[in-house]
Amino acid sequence: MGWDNLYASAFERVRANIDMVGKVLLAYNTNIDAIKYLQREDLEVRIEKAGQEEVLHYAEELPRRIESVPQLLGSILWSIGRGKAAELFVESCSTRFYMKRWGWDELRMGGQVGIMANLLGGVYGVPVIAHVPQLSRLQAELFKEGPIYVPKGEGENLELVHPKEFKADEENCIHYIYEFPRGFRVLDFEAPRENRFIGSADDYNPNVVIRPEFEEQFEEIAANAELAILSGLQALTEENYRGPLKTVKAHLDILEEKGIPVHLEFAFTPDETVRKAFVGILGKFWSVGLNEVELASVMNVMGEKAIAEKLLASDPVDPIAVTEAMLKLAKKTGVRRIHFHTYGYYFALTDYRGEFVRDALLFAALAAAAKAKLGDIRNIDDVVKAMDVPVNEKAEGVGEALTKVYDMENGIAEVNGYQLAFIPTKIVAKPRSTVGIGDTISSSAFVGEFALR
Ligand code: 8BR
Ligand code: 8BR
Ligand code: GLC
Repeated sequence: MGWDNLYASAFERVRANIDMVGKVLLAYNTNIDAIKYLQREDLEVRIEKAGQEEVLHYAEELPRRIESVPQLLGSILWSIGRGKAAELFVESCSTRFYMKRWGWDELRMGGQVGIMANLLGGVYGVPVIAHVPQLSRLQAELFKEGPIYVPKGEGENLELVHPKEFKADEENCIHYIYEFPRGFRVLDFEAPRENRFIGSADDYNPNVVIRPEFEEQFEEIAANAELAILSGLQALTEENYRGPLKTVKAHLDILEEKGIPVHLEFAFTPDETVRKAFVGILGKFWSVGLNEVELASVMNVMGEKAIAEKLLASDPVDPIAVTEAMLKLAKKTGVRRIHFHTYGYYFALTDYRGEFVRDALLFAALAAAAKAKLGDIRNIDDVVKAMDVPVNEKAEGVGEALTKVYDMENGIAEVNGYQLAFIPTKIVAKPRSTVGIGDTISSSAFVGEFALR
């Protein structure tokens, strides 16, 4: 069977079964994304005013956090020049004010939890319970209608309400997203691919501030959950990670006791101490989702420098190197499922077997293409609108290598006691925006797998 047929049949089966999935608990990061599509002249004038020399200094090397306007503009150039994503905490109030006055073109739901809540609850109709560190009126308005809940009250009065019914006047946590298309030019910089730089003007999510309800009544909140997805731990540092990590471990223990499979969405974690700590608790998760840069960064803290280098050496990423890296990670930590995604293909390495693992990846790739094409997926039928996006031809060589080395057939192989599932993805040539595609992929694949069981 060709990939197009596999895509079509996977979509139909997930759509028919998605209402079988029970409540999904989502924690911890939800915020407001203020998206600005960069304009060349505007940016050049701003760089000139802020002092080009200083700005260019930060375009060479990212600061650890943003404390001034030249740092902000330099970091944006850093991203443009490399076509790479980066996200930094914005500490200074005057820079936050500068960003606010610079403005935005669009306000969207942000944070892994917010994006997944709207997709799973608002689009797929799968009930979700979300952790929202601060529920301002604006934040509440960005939630779609549907079975999306936040806990409210305490003790016997603990109830689950839609975020719009929460009616608290908490702070706005705003992340300014500076997006640029492939080929975007400014000064001597030219973007090799579309991407974004994120400045987080937010004191809650970057520090993983956990709501008191989730500290004190987690057991009750998680009582009826069937699955869980954790995310938002990426901005922690050596200085502040201990407290949040302790709470996360306590939550994992409770989820484990209840037999709830938990997925970790592993976003890029610049701090090596924190990254090491995550590898240390990975065995408590059923599943982890990451891209090539994140997998390489994990290999680095595991002391596997050679394989880390291989992962970043070619495009598309060498699938044999990825498989070796996933095997090392699975063996070291005991995590049962590793979902790898890169521009062009996905893998799932699992310690269990079945075509449903691959089919969930296909469903996720269709959702990702729909998200790239439309910007927002309004209903599950929007997903099928991506069927006409062609399957990435670069992945052909990847498929051939897998057939040769692992005897892969129809995207499935047996490798060192694990099942390896592979799919070539559909790539939208001119995506509307790049934020949130990774979250769409990981949550669709994880939940899709349980729909198909
Ligand atoms: P290098 O291989 O150039 O070190 O890039 C590593 C990856 O980390 C890149 O994909 C870059 O986008 C990402 N990255 C870096 Br560096 N700092 C980051 C940050 N503070 N937030 C998010 N991603 C970051
Ligand atoms: P990360 O931000 O976690 O890397 O996730 C982004 C993922 O989105 C990539 O791995 C890639 O699979 C997918 N993606 C990107 Br980026 N651009 C896409 C596009 N134009 N069409 C479909 N998928 C895309
Ligand atoms: C990070 C950012 C958030 C963005 C999300 C998209 O969580 O902080 O602003 O919406 O990534 O994946």
